Amino acid sequence: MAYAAKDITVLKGLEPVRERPGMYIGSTGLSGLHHLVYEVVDNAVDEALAGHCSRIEVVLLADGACRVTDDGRGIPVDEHPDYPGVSAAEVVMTTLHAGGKFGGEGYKISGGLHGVGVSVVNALSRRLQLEIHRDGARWVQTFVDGGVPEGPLTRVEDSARTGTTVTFWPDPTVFEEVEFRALTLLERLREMAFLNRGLEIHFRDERPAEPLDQTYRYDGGIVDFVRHLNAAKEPLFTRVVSFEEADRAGEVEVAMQWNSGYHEGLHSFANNIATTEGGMHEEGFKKALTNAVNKYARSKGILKEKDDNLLGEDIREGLTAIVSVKLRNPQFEGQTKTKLGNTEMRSMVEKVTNEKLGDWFEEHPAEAKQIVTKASQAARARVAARQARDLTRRKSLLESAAMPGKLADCASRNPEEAELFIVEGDSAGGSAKRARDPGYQAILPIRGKILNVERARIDRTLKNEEIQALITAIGAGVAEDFDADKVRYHKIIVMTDADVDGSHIRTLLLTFFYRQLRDLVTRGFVYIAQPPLYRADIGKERVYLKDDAALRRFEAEHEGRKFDVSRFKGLGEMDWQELGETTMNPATRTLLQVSVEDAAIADEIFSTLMGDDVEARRGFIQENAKDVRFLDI
Ligand code: 0RA
Repeated sequence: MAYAAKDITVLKGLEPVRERPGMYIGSTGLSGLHHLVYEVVDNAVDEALAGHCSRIEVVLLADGACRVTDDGRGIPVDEHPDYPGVSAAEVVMTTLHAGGKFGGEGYKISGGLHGVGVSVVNALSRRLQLEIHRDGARWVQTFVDGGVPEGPLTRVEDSARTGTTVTFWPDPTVFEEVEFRALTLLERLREMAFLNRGLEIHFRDERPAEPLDQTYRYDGGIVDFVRHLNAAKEPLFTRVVSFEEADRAGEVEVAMQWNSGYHEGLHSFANNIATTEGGMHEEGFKKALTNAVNKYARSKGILKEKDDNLLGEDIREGLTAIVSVKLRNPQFEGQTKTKLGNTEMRSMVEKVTNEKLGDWFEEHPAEAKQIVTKASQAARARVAARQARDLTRRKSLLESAAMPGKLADCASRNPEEAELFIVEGDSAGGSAKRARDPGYQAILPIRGKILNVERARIDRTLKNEEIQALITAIGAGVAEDFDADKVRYHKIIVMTDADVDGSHIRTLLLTFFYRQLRDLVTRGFVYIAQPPLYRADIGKERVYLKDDAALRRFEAEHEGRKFDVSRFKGLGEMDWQELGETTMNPATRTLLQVSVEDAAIADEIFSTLMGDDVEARRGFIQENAKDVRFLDI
């Protein structure tokens, strides 16, 4: 009866939890159920972190309860200052967020997903028994129906030890199911043991179906964690890199070891909670790791000046690492509230990693070298993989857009570096294919004769097979649909013979570009190759001469000496090495970029030569027959 009035207060205090359990424990499914256990364990771990607890025992009882025992200080049993006649322990068990009021500012370090406190467990249990050893005695109190005390906290007998035992029976009207899964709990308890060096966590399942007894204790802490994660793998070297630092902002611990695999296994934690969405501590770690490895590699000359920096992903390939921070007021953000938002942790982790890892590399040069070597291999593999991917992409592009069969495409899909040579004639096409760099030079052989024979009008050119192949290869549409941003090569190089047929086809191509793909010209994507007209052999020396003027200059300069001059009648007369060296290789060739004016002139010439106005054509030919300028734009 003495409890009647207070019952109301208590129920009010925990009412929100009963109303919306999901808000406090995530869900009312299995995960929420297990969360109850973690919540009590977290409180015990906090005692351990404060240096007052070394052993935690979790027992699943045969009647469906879970019992968590610790050897911490015990929940305070004296009267609570704000609640006359009520023990502090009862307030802790029946009020939301009561934990912080006791052990001073930010008492709670370890914390479940929502950092809620043990009163939530009480609120969601049909029965909870509290036993406290403190102040020289053993104290007990029982709560029923979601936190209603059956009576006050009672002193039972003398006791010399300290600690807390919470036994709770989850409320079946709250949870979808109330049967704990031993393996799920074990997994988390082991993680807790790894993350809290030296802490002993004992687990026992007393339910008849699955008797189990397991003790976790890792004196190596997260170093043992890393060894455990790498146990089935092949470590690059036996040492585990580890360092830690503590200051006012909090505590940082890092442990890592590389294995011969390719998986990146970076696990970060904040206050013992897995931060699967990462956050500031992870950012700081990654940045410093990348920096420290590159810095070391450069200082030792393993990375040369010309070499690119190793990327973070290269360095983290095959890395198993634990980054664990503990801090006063963790800000959990993100979709699942598993992303640490505290910016001070970024700088703290970055600073300590830069310093300590740098030192570690200096002290362990053999291992450091292995790390850099592995990362360099990863970088090379990354580039190769990308090229392979690009090739297949290019291939599927070829298939989907049905690239012309005659096109010998290049591997690169970067238009800025890709070049397309439009080559007249099949034999020249063959030499060009041999001479090219298939990485970025594509060859499209076309037969000019067809065009000549057809005397095609420009609108009819679109029906021409060669022109269609060209449009497809360029890949940016035609006429109104033409989109210069889609052009697959930013150098489209017309490579034709230096004869009449050659200039006809060049004229036609330039006219076609000018009329149907004008932006190709205005953007400066069209070029004319400059194959030499002559070859001069003088002694052991061989000189290629662009045109008649170059030949005259050469003859003047070598007057009185004996030399052989031969004229190339067409591209096909050069062997492929000659073609490559003189006309295709960027280091030795000269290209003529086609301006809009050039193209307009070509258009004019074309119109006159191919147009319907027979009189004009005759006049034009008579006038310009000897004027090579027009044929040789
Ligand atoms: C409030 C204040 C103090 C400890 C605890 C609660 C506490 C809670 C639980 C829950 C399970 N085991 C626990 N152990 C301790 C601080 C006590 C002090 O300052 O002496």
